[in-house]
Amino acid sequence: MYNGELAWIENALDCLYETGKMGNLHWRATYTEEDQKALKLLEQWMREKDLEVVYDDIGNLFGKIEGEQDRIVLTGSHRDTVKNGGKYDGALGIICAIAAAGSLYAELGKPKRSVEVVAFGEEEGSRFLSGYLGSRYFVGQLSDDILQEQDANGIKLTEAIRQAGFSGKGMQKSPQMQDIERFIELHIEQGGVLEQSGEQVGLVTSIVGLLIGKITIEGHQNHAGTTPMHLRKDPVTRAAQFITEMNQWAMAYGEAVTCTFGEIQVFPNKSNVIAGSVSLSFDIRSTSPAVLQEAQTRIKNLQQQEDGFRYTLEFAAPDAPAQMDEDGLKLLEETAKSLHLSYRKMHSGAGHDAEMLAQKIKTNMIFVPSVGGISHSPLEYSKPDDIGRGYLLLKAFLREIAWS
Ligand code: HGY
Ligand code: MN
Ligand code: MN
Repeated sequence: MYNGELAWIENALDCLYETGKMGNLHWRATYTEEDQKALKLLEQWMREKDLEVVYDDIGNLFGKIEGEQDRIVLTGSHRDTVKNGGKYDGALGIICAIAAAGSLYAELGKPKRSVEVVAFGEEEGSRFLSGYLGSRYFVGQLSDDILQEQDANGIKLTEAIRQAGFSGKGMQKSPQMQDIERFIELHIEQGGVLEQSGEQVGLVTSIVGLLIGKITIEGHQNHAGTTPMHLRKDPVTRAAQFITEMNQWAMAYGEAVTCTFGEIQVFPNKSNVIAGSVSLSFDIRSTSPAVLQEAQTRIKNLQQQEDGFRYTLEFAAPDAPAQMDEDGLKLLEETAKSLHLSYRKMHSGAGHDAEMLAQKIKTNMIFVPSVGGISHSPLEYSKPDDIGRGYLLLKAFLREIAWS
């Protein structure tokens, strides 16, 4: 049985990855053609395993198995990817959840508690500024401001939702929070801790908080050759200075903070023109709300400076650090021991849908090792044996909380 399930998982990972191929680039953003192809595949797999397919009003996909009680055990992850991303981030958690729920249903019949496998949309925020949109909506935190956010082509989130055939805000078809027993998400670690330490699975204790957004710096566009250095208002050099300052600030905190400026756009982006403006993304993470607050203050202080530049700031919806459920962690530990799996309790430096859900529901995560600690890259890879061990733990955990 097990080997068949693992082969199914490996094949499903390949098929799902195909849906995100755009020429020689890979990107499955939400409410796109690539997303529609993925949803069709996920629906097909859910139906093949006798899960009832339901969408909520913003296009989160659910595969349901009715239980004897109306309590619900939720499992799954996000279906979208970063631009030029890998095969496992998000996809692995959905595919393993479909495989585990489907095989337990086939083996044991109707569960005590209902089981729902979820494929959340737009966790990465690769198309809209604020990420975790599907899980944010699920916990009732998709604000009107976020719905007005626009993608790079000026399409508002509300429009994108409707263009994809969903109604947008309104009566949620997804289950009400109080009906949910707990959420469990299997995910790749996306770092190198498990690979270096040699433990087979990670049991997540906490998830980092994030401060994400965009800064636009406007200077004076001018001629690269005739404008003396001391007369310039060059936003590129100002941006470089700020990036260096923030990196030094983050380095002083050591492991407790990460600070990334991953997206930089220069306008008009020509070699013989002193730029008119620079827009740069910021992605600052810490488990300490105080540190995130300090970073926010540093960014906001930019607008207090009388330095001849004009600063525009955009902050994505805040994502507070999240604690995983203690009882669920204990059960994962006992289950890992019963399966003779070596495990490590660990913090997640990556954000996850679990971070949103943990605000309202008892939530836990299982990590499987990432080879070379690489993720958000086409080089992302997890070994089938490692996936198999994570899958067995997820399946045993689901059996314990939903079928017994
Ligand atoms: O950025 C993150 O940590 C997550 O993959 N969205
Ligand atoms: Mn990711
Ligand atoms: Mn992810």
